[in-house]
Amino acid sequence: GKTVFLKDYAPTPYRAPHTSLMFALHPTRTVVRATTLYEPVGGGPLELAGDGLSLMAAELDGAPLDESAYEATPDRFVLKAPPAEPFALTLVTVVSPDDNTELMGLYRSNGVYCTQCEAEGYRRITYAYDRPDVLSVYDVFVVSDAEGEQVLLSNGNLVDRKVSGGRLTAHWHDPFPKPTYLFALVAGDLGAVTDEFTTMSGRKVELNIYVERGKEPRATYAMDALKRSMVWDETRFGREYDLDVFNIVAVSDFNMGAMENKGLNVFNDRYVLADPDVATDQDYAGIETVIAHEYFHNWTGNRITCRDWFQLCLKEGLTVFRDQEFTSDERSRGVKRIADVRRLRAAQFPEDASPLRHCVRPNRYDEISNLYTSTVYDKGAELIRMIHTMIGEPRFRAGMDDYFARFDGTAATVEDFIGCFSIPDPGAFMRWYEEPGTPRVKVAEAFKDGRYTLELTQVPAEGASVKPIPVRLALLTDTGAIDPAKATVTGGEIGTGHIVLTDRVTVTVNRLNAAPIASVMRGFSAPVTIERAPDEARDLTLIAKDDDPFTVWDAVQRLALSAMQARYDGAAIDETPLAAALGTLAANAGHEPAFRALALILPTRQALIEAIGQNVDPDRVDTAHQGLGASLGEKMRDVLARLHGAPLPPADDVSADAAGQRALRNAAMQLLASAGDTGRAMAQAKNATSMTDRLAALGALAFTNAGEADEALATFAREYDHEPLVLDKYFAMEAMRPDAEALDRVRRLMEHPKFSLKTPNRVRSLIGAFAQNVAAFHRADGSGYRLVAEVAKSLDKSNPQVAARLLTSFSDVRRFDAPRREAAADVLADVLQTATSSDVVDIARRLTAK
Ligand code: BAL
Ligand code: ZN
Repeated sequence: GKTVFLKDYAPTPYRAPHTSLMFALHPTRTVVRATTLYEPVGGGPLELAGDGLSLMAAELDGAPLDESAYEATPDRFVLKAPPAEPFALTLVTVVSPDDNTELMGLYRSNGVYCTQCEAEGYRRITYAYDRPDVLSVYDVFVVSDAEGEQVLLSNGNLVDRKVSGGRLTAHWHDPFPKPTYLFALVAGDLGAVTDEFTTMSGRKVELNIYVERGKEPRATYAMDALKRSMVWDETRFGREYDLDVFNIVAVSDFNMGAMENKGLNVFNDRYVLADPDVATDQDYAGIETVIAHEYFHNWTGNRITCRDWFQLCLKEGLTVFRDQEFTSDERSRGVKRIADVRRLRAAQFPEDASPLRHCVRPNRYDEISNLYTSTVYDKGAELIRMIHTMIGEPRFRAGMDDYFARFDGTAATVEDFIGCFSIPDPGAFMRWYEEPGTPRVKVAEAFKDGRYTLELTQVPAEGASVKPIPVRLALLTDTGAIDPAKATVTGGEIGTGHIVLTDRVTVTVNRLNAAPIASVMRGFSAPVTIERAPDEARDLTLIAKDDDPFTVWDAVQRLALSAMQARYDGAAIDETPLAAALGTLAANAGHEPAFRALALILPTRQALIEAIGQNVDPDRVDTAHQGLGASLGEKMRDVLARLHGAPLPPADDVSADAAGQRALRNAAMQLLASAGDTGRAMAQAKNATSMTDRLAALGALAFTNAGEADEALATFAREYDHEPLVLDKYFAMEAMRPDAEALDRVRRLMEHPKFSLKTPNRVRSLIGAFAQNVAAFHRADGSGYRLVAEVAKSLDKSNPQVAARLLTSFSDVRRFDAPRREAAADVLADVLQTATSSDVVDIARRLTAK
């Protein structure tokens, strides 16, 4: 791998307006005949990328090319002196899908041929300008001579499908020019659910979801989510689907969650397959989100793509924002916001403070696969959300319309996008894209002689500069919020419902009888850390009186986290006021159950680790976490018992409302189990009628180290031995148990007949989950680090992307004590020395950089 820099971007000297591909499928010898029309722009040699290819033949305008006319290595093809006029270059390559363990390019998953080309997988199929700014119209001919492959799919519309000479050929034409990374092919013996959608202009679109035969009924929820996504994109963004058919295929071996290939989305089957017996409410929500996300890419990603991979957030941050809005409109805005902030704080904030930190729009990379990060996706979405907050929905929509009108059919940049929105100071806003780190906002208040002042000060991350931060604010009094017209604001721009903070803003209100309670950063209006003097009384008031779901939840989190931290420091505080406030909130039928459930979930161990900051003792983290759970469970016993006793919605009702009711009952059960009341969890583990309730019960036993956990989990594993997605949940739960046996248990499970390094979902469920088990992964003797490194080292050869992702868990080690840091450094040095893939080398190098 070579470092790639944003500043070096240059367009290609040839365009590639048309590509014709013919695949003669074979498990180990698939012949790919690629004919690409090239048009000179600048001229000179034509240099194409390959990755491990072997060239069988080369032709120019249909005539064999003399070997002296080109250079071909596994990684490169160069046509030394191309014609000055447009020409057709034909390259024939042979690939082996069955030997493709990297799951990039053309491979087979459970016998199904499928492709993954983003970011640089296409070059493992044929030589090409494998970069997002070269757009081509594709004709694809998929040829199969096996009886098994009846389903033959590629992008666009089906032109023709015929049998001749015992071979089946399907011809697909995609009229929309696209870059190589959006190419896809699927072939296999698959079942399907089929439906139809009529777009707002009256076009009929055929919808198909292909799954393993026999699993068709499990695809109906995904189909429903797809149709709702299609309606929503028309209603909210005026975007209509543009082909005659939209196909989704679920495969079991997949590196990512899913892929937005034009007209042919390929999915990790965990984001398609569901019924209440095997999928939890969380799984349903995940399916809805990912189906929507990939569908929304059709406009933000496919119709308008990225000029280069530095602009990845242009499609990802924007599409995450769009899927977040979809979920907010379909389910609950307040609950969705809290869920997204939790994720941002748990994954992105730590990443942004770690050795792996990078800008939302990076200016260099060594390995593009390692940039599919929470920073690009989740922080990228927050930046779009800030624009939305600052200009409001109508002007945001107008900006999006402008973006679609101006850039449809092109490969665009972040600057192109920002230029479509009437934000106050675009240059200043661009710093959000160009500088890493989480800014801090300090909040200071004073009240004297009826005069209240609130001062907000921005403290940029190390090495970063001041940026525009939209702050949504309310000043609460006994008689409601203070009218903003009564406040004087200095130092910041006043927008509708928010203030834009740069250096410092002061808000002053005179003639008050008492200090108001400031509700700051409502809706989490910017991805910043809020620094505010601890004040239990203020937070208790916010919990009781504020009407912003995020700020209420955040006040609960703040109090719970300081209680946990006090326990960690060996100076437990009186937790009665917190328990009382939480009990009242959880019992308040005026709030949605899903919101009340979120309030009952303790801050994560990760949050405590971040709060402690350095020299963290993982065992004390566990003790503090479990101690607070036990204490709150004990103090709230009556309320929690009532909540857990609430009527259960029918198992086949997977609506957001029903999910919220189950979540509330189960959050109550978890706290009761923490306080030693595991009887309910035992009963629920036996009698549950939904996977949601079954798994919640098992979790309550496993995560409180209840004696009954072993047997309950073993029963569960036996029962679902034939259900891979459920077995993943079992492996994850075993790996996360916070007891001293975790490491040995994981080593034992690595010998389980159903464990395999070949299936990324299984690796993530056992090893990925283990790396989240704080006390086990960060064992003082370094054995947790060694286990993860061992797996990463063996995957370095077979699936580098999954290997590299596992290693990112090491970025937290800097929070722990010197012996642990040294143990991890040794392990990583060894990985760096032995690794061969650019993916693993890149992460290991950044993690070990001084
Ligand atoms: N483009 C990779 C998968 C996704 O973000 O949709
Ligand atoms: Zn995406």
